[in-house]
Amino acid sequence: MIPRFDASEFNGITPEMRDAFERDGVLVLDGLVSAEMCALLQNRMNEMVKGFDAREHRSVFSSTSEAHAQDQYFLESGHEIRFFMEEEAFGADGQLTKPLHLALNKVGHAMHDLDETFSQFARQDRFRLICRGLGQKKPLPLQSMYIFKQPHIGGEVVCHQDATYLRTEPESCLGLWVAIEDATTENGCLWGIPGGHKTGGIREAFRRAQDGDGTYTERLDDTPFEEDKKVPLEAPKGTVLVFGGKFPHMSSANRSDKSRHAYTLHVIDGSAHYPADNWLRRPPRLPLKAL
Ligand SMILES: O=C(O)CCC(=O)C(=O)O
Repeated sequence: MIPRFDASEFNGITPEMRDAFERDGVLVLDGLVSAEMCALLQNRMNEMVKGFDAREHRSVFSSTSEAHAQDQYFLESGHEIRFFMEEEAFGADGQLTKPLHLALNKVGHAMHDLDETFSQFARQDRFRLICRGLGQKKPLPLQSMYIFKQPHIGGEVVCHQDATYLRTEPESCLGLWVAIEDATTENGCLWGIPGGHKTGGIREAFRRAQDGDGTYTERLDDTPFEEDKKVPLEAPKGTVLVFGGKFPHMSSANRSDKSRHAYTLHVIDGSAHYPADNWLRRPPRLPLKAL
């Protein structure tokens, strides 16, 4: 059983929280974010979606096909706010079968630096306390995503480790995954493998090609993920799940009629080396800013 901590009065990582994180690879902090804040983020995202012209960009995000990874729109998204569609949102004629707000898979990856509401949320003291309390010397938010997990068509996210996509030497990535709506086994909550961060190494490295124009995935370790040991990480609205970069996690497709909105912030340690072949490259005009 993964322990849950009441974090409504959170003011720092306790020894019990740290022990749980080190043992399981994930920390469950209930009530860390207020319902009002979840509503504020959801409203702000609604406004951003209304301002997006879906006729201009048709980038699909899928963790199973990864066609997006060769696409300029995706490659530049580390320093922009970009909109990615659900694979199943299109009909045979290539047209959207749903209104845009029910067709998006996610928005990413620099809202925490480019949008006032998301920036204020991401740069809160509690997140800094979490990152420092779990060992980061200089927490540096690298990417953030608003994930919709739409009713009926919300796509599966296959088992992965965040350190595949956000690589530092030594490994230092922390994922802060915030439930903006209740996440249950019915609407595609996250699942994770407790202790899976200690079994095998980082399985794959997702790298930017040398010419900068594409990406490729390199296999590093063939140890299979022990998916038979996965457990659901159900998260009521306001819960924050904190993952280490090696923690194997996934989510299944959402076939229910309820959405499952989440906001996720990935933070690296600025004292670690950030290799130049990471997919996410910031131009000098938008350097990463400490938390
Ligand atoms: O929200 C999901 O379904 C997947 C999110 C995820 O894997 C991540 O934030 O690393």
